[in-house]
Parts: sequence; structure tokens; C-alpha cells
Amino acid sequence: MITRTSLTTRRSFFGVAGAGSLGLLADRLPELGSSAQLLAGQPVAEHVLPDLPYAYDALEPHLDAATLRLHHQKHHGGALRGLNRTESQLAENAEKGDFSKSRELCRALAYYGSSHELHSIFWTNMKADGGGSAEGELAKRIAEDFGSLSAFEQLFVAACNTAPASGWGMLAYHPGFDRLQVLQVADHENGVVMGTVPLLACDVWEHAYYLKYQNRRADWVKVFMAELVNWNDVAARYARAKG
Ligand code: MN3
Repeated sequence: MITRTSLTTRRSFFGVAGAGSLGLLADRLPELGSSAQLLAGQPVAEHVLPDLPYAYDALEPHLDAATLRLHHQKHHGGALRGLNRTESQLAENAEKGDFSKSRELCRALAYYGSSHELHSIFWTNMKADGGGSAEGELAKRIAEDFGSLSAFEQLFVAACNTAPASGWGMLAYHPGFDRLQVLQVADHENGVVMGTVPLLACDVWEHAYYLKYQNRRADWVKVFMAELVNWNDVAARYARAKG
């Protein structure tokens, strides 16, 4: 589920010479707000905090600017620093031939890498005047895989409302199974089907909503669905995952 992040990492192995081979992909990624920020001529890829596609106060009153700023800069930013630190430690240890910290570092890679990926998706999954329902191909597919748009929405909301306290609700597409799935993510990296591609992620960690909604997670999820979801972004992610 951290495919694009993995590509960024692979980039560092290709070095500058590899820039051309990934150029096409790099050109396509930023428009979907992916975490992969591939910079031409940069020999070692360091993950970069993506800018939000809107101002911090753009989602008011549904998502307040203070929460959004803290969430983006401190929480997502912190995960990013953790990911970069973990990757350099792995590289440093490999160079020294020291694998004694592999357990911690492999876990940290999954945790921070998944946090970076999910937050990057989450920001672009929202927009001012969002909400409503899926349309077009995605709507058809949702109806096929979940019974109806309404059944999907009820399942997604229930998944968000009952996910672990540090967790996410997620709509994903599994290319191998050719199925849409609603999943509950614990922390950032547990509870998913391997190989699945996240399309819509709702952050239900308390830091995502507590300043405005306090303990009322269900109110946050309701507003996320009714006012914030950018279904065009979700549909574009589905089209790309389906190929
Ligand atoms: Mn978060």
C-alpha cells in the first residue's frame, strides 16, 4: 500500500541516471497529490512534505484551520521526518553491516511510510464544497461491489466510526482481486489486504478532529462525507489503479 513511496525509494538506487526512466511516472504523480516528490537531478531521494492543494482555512467551517495546520505540519511532518530518519538509518546500518536494529527499523518503515502515504492521499481526498456521492464509472463499480451507493456509504461510515482510536477508514481497490474494499486501518499500516490501493482515506485519529469535534468522532465522519470528500480525486485514483 505504499507503492508510490516505494518508487521514491527506488529512485535513490537509480540515482540521477534513473531520472529518465521514471520521468513519465514522476510527471503524472503530483497531479494526484502523491507522496512521491521526484525531483530531477536529485541523486538521493528524500521524502518531501507535499503542499496542501488549498489554504489552511479553505475547508472552514467543517475542518478548522488550526487543526489542519497542526495536522499537516506537525503530524504528517513528523511522520515524514521519521521516514527519512528510518531510511537513512537503514542505509547507514547496511553500510556498516550492522543488522541488530532490523526489527525496530522494519516496523518504523511500515509505520512512517504508511503514515506519509495515507496523509498525502487524505489531503487530496478533500476539497472545499466537496461531499455528495461518487459519479460515473466509480459509482457504477461501487454499486456492483457493495450493492448500492447507499450501502457503501453506510459501510464506510460504520468502518470509520468503529476503527481503532488510532486509525483510518478506507475505500480501496485491489487490482489482483479486481474488487473494491472497505477496510479499517489500525495505526497507519495494519488491517489492510496486501496489494490493495487506497482510494479514499478518512483519518479518525483524534488529532484529525479533536479541536473542533472533541470526542464526537461520528460528527467528524459525517461532515467528512457530506461536505469534504473530493470524489473527482477518488475517481481518478480508481481509474489509475484499475489501469
Ligand atoms: Mn493524521
